[in-house]
Amino acid sequence: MKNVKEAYELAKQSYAEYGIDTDAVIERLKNIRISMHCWQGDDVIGFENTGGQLTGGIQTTGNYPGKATTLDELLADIEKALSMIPGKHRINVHAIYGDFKEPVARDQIKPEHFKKWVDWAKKNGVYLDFNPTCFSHPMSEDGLTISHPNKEVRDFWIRHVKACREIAAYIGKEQGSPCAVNHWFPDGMKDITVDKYGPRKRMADALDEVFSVEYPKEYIVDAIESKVFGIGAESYTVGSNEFCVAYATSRNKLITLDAGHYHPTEVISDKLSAAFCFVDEVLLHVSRPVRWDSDHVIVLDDELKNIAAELVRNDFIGRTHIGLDYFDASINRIAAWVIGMRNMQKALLIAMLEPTSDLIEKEQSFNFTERLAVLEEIKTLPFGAVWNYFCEQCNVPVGGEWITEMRKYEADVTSKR
Ligand code: RNT
Ligand code: ZN
Repeated sequence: MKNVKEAYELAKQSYAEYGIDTDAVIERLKNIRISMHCWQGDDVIGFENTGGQLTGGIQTTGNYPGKATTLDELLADIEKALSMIPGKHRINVHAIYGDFKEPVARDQIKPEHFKKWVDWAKKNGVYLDFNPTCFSHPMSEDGLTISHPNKEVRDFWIRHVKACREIAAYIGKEQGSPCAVNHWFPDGMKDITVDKYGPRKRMADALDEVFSVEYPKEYIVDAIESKVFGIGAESYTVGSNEFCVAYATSRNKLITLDAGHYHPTEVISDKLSAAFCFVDEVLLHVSRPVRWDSDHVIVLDDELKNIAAELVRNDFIGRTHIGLDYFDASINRIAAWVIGMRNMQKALLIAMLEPTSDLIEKEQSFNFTERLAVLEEIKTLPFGAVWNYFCEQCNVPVGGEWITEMRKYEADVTSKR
């Protein structure tokens, strides 16, 4: 793209009028790692090679050709995506994405199954995060996992989650950055549920059992993700918001906020400042619910900008594990990653270009007229020029240039699968 620097110099002056140093903002943005979810690359299928279908109340729709079917393909696709995203990042791995030479039971997975990921991550300068996979499995068919009334089923999943934490501790130790483990359980019921206390009590006990194994916090941090409902579990969710928030705060764990896991008028941007009064760190699953937990690719909409604004205004960035969680199988999957990651970064950039202290001053003197006036004026400042310059500085495609690259990779690689 032409005139990137010239446009940037003009933009720099516009922001300077509001007291914003765009050079400093760019340096800050370069250092924010976002955890990119590996499961967008193959529609949450993984490499157990059991022909498994996605279950657990989550769904992918679409049949866009070229999805990754082996770990090598997935790693190549992730590398391609990362080459079009500015900055250095993290990759969020699910337990079903191991380097399995032969079928391995979920409760038998080991660090060695993730050595290839660790070696790859080191080579590419990225860090890894991890997730137990408590869905898409015969033992989860009743819709209950670690809260199941049958002890054998419960114990199977407890062993799986323990195995996952051992793997995460190995990853964290190897990479020198804590591996964030997100705990999400699909447990719930389709219809009117009579005993709502029993499963919750069993889930709390199972989690206590899981966390009785302690690891240094330099290796792993654990987060608990709640949900309001899932497909096939419309009436009752064991890991509800109250359950997970109470569990996490009482056990010194992180809270995971997924943008698609609340009632439709609730937004996670408004939950951050509440959560941070009581927990040290938060994990985000930035997603886009369209009418339900549909996991659409995130776009640069008001809620994404509000999430970023809350993180930046309150200086929560250092205490937040920003992760993405969506899975669209109807479009090019590499594009889905790139669009979402770049949007998350754009939202952070917009937030960092805000004259926050000036706005707070107006707010605290009850000057609501000027607070609103400035908030509206800054919306049309040339943030795009700063974004383009940032991309250029990071040696990644500027503007829509990445689309051509993505299409070339599609023609050369993914369309031939
Ligand atoms: C499901 C949760 C969960 C999953 C991933 C794949 O509703 O959001 O985080 O999307 O674990
Ligand atoms: Zn999620």
